[in-house]
Amino acid sequence: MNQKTAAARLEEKCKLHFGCPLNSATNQQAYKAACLVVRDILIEKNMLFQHRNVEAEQKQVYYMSMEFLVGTSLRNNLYNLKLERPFENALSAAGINIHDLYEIEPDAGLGNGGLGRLASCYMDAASSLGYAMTGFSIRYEFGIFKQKIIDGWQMEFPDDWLNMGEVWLQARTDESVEVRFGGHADEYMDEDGYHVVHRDYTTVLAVPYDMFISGYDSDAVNKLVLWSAKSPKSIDMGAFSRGEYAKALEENTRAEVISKVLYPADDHIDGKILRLRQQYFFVSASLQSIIARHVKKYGRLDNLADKAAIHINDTHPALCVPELMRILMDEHNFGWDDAWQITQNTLSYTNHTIMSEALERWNEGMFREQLPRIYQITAEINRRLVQELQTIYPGDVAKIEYMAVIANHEVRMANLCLCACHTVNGVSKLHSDILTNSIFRDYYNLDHKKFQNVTNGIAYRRWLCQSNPELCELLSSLIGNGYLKDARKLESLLEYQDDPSVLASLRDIKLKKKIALRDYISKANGINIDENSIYDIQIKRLHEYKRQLLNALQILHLYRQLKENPHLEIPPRTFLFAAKASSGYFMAKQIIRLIVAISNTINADPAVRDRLKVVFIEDYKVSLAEIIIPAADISEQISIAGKEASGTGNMKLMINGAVTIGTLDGANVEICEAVGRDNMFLFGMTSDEVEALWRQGYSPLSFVRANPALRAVLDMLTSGVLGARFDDIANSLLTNQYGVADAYMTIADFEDYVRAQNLVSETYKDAEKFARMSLINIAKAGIFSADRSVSEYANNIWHI
Ligand code: 26W
Repeated sequence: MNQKTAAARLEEKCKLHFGCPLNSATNQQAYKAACLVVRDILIEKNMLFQHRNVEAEQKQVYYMSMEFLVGTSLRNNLYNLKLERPFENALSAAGINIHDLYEIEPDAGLGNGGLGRLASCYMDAASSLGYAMTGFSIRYEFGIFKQKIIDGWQMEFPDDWLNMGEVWLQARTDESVEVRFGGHADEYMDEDGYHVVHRDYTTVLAVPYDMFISGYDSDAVNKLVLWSAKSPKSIDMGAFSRGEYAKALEENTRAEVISKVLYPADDHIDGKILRLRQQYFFVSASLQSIIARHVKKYGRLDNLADKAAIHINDTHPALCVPELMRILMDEHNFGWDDAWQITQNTLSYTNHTIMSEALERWNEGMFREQLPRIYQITAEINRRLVQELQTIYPGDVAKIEYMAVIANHEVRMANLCLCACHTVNGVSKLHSDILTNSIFRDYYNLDHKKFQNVTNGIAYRRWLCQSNPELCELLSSLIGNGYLKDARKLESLLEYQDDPSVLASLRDIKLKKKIALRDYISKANGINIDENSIYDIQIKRLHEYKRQLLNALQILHLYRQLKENPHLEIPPRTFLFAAKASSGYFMAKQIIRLIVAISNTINADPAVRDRLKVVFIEDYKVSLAEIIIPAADISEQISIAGKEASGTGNMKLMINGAVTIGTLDGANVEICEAVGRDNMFLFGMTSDEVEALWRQGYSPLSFVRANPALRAVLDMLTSGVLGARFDDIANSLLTNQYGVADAYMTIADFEDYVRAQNLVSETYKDAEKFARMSLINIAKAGIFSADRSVSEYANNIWHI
């Protein structure tokens, strides 16, 4: 397609959909027309790709995830299809600026954070590499909430993304499937053997919507299938006639609420019925469609595992286990043992968190009531598991209970995945080690071959090439274009680490991106920041273990130092935060309030003007990350060691030339291996040291007593000097009121963090040295490509 054909297609869409020529279309109309033209191309490519795969009896991967944080699609698809220029020119000829259209597109924010974005990065990589992968999730009517900070407090507003985002979806109403909830599962025997009938259930219709996922310079276009819930009954006319309007719509509402909104929590399970219903809804619909497709093609199911790999992204889709068993046994007459074999050989599971409060567990009674047949199967899985464990560990009641799927009136989804999946993996070397040494140790001892590591990776063509074209232009001029398909080729950049003109160009580009972010912040926050200051950036979900609080305390310390010693020679610094807190997470919201208060106090203080600024940027999301990341000098990755499974923001920042200040946690360990200790700012306890300090008995107060500067900072939390008091935060650090004081050891790591921050300031004074560190980070980021991760999954787990 060239500019001329692009123009003709745009013109045609505009006429057919809006009854006007392109040059008199509104930007909204032009945006929709552009999306529809691109979607047509993707549909066509997808049909060809699917056809080829079917002919070749290609094994398919099905990636099951409650979350896909897609972000925006127009620019991504044009980039992948190499159609940016033709579209830009065709639109421009009609008086339309393509960048204005990009701004109209809302993020498809169908996820909370790392796990959801990872799923999207993997879809992108699979398409780029030509793997046949279908994603399955829910078409949430409202994605992750929009965040506004009002009087320092996070407020949540609905994210009505479909209004402008629905153009990407293609409804396949004809292929709707039924999902059954509630009722009773009755078992009986007759001459043919054992049977089950599910009676008195309520049906919800699952309507599939396809979103097409392109790959870079690739023939492959895959699909993300998003299920929408619909009531099979329209309206209760009887109730309506009696004037009972709410009642007339009751069943409708109950069904359709399932796909209404994404759960905005990634910190704890709250065991809500609706979330369980969401999970079963999308798992059952997806498996029914996978199985129907397989049977249609092969006419049998005993070969399912040879032709399909079904991947469970964290435990949220763990109901795949009993649901696949149900379909095989109840609908296709397999016996238990054969069904179990097929199930095990087909399913694999990735764990993304070791936070025990985020490991999903369901109340047994509720589970049974909502999903009676699924409960029966799960209970039978548990019965057989416990029986087997009793022969292996006779009398070891504690171990068997720990490993059981159902215990203490709870159904535990991680154990369900551990016993049923052929492969289980963590998402960084350290995380995978922690899984096998601690929380999943017993399962590891039972069958260590099951466990693997696949270190996370990112869709770097989005995070580097699309969001930082200026940097890519420089890279291409130096090392050619090979890195666009093979990220490891970035390593050739190392040749230029001592080339002053290259280092100067890198600094120029960084400055340009810093100016762009400065302008965004000035518009969005009304705060003016200095592009010549160090941009020190912490962007991620707000969680105590990620320790935004440690950063905040360190800023207060720096502020005090600058006030006490106005001649202190440090480069000016701008600390930037962006983070959403789970709506019910009180302490996380308090930490946001603290950061905002620090920002207000410091930015208004003439004593530190031009030397120190703090900004909390509202409404963190994929498209905002794309603006922030290229502008970062320093990447804050400061979680307590052992708790961040991997982190992926660390990789996005690194590949854009930011230098990491961080602990040896998650993938930071591998970043450190790649760049060397000299090219990042390491600090803090290792995960072993954290463990040791816990065992020994951790007392934050003893650290505070030994550090008067820290004492002074903590006093600022409660004295009111920040314009408000933060007693809850101070208490969480210092008193034992909830069982532990300072559960994330912020106090213990404070001193070493301050040391590392001082080193950042010192190092930055040598502009060339800092630019060299930045270059080395870019050059060594190639292993963190999602292409590498997805190839590992494909070779070692999915066997495609
Ligand atoms: C309460 C339900 C719940 C529990 C956990 C919702 C979501 C979660 C996720 C597992 C949280 C998450 O996003 N984990 C992140 O996954 C990334 C991709 O592997 C990792 O890079 C992050 O370290 C990890 O926190």
